[in-house]
This record gives sequence, structure tokens and C-alpha cells, in this order.
Amino acid sequence: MESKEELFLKYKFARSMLETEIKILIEEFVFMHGYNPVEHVKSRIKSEASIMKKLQKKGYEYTTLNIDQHIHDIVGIRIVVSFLSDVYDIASVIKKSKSLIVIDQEDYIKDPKESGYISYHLNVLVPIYLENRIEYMEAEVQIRTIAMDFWASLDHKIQYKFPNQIPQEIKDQLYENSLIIKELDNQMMHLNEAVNKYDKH
Ligand code: 0O2
Repeated sequence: MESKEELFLKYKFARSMLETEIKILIEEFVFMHGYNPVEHVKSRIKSEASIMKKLQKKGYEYTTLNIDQHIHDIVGIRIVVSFLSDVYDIASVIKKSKSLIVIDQEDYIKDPKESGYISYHLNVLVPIYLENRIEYMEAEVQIRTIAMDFWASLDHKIQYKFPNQIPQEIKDQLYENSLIIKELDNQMMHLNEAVNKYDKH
């Protein structure tokens, strides 16, 4: 097995490739449809502390092999879109990509997590072109609306503030708010559709 440095260098290449491919797919979508559904895109490489924590939670030691085999989101990219239907439009564009290979998908919009977390995840393989070979690195693509992102960022802050146990009343309120977010996303999507029809008259 290669060194950690070599593995992380390859993840760095994968992040660049993924960012570029996503940027191209979005630009092509804008060109074809005449509108931009994307509010913003952010990519990151998972920190070593966060990798260690995740491996520990899964019951594995912090080794290069375990990182490679058990952590699927070292490279992550988040695409934040305006409306609910945009999530599925962008997911479909990524699934059709000739460069990225989708290996798994989780629709946490249809089946939210117990916490109330709503988002759409795609696990992909990203090709990286090395001196004498092509390798495929795993990455996670998260697609969500601004409203879902708003919820997730507060949830993240809460998880950080209460690393051991989130108070039950906070958990309950967060869950309640996720239902409001889901309803709001539906209403905003329908309102936007109505506005678009109005434009055509
Ligand atoms: P961070 O800080 O984003 O790096 P797997 O990754 O497949 O081995 P997992 O963790 O069950 O296993 O995959 P999942 O749940 O499909 O995706 C994990 C990522 O989704 C998390 O990464 C978060 O970014 C996000 N996520 C999942 N559940 C929640 C949640 O309840 N609240 C928030 N705010 N985000 C969530 P990390 O590594 O946990 O964190």
C-alpha cells in the first residue's frame, strides 16, 4: 500500500478533477436550459482529525488501508441549488456524465435521516490521470436546496456544540424544523412553477 502522503495527493487531484467536471456539467446545463439552478458549489478534503474520528466510530484504526477502504467522503463536493426539482435535475446530469462513475446514491429527501437531515448524495468514482495510468478515486457529491443547507449548517453547529449528547428538546425542535424545511421547499418549488407559467402568458 502507498504512503498516506501519496494517497492524499491522489485525493487532492480527484478534488480538482471533480470540481472541474461539475463546473462543466453545470455550465452546459445553463447553456442548454437558459437558467442557472445552482446557488453555490463548495468542495473540501476531509481533515485528518475528522477522518480519525470517523474511522474510530466505525471501529477501525487510522491506517492508509482503512482510510482508503472505509472512508468514502475524503473528497466531498456540495452543490446548493434553488429549488427541490433542481436537486433531481442536477443529480440526473451527474448520473449521465461520461467522466464520473456513480457507484451509490442516497435519497435523504425521500427518506430523511433520523435527525431530520435532508439531502441527496451520490458516491462517485473520479478518474485521475497520473504519469502512466488512470486511477479512480471515491468522492461524495451532496446536492441540496438552500433551505436544506440552512438546516444542515445549524445541525452541524449543534453537533459541534454538544459532542457527547444533544439535549432532547433541541433534537426535537431540529426534527420539527426539518419538516418545515421540506414543506417550504415544496411550496417554493410550486410557486416558482406558477411564476414560470405566468411568464409565458
Ligand atoms: P463532514 O463534516 O461533512 O465531513 P459513509 O460516509 O458512507 O461511510 P455515512 O457517514 O453514513 O457513511 O454516509 P452519509 O450519511 O451518506 O454521508 C455522510 C455525510 O453526510 C456527513 O459527513 C455529512 O456531511 C452529511 N450528513 C449525514 N448526516 C447528517 C446529519 O444528520 N446532519 C448533517 N448536518 N450532516 C449530515 P461527515 O463525515 O459525518 O461530516
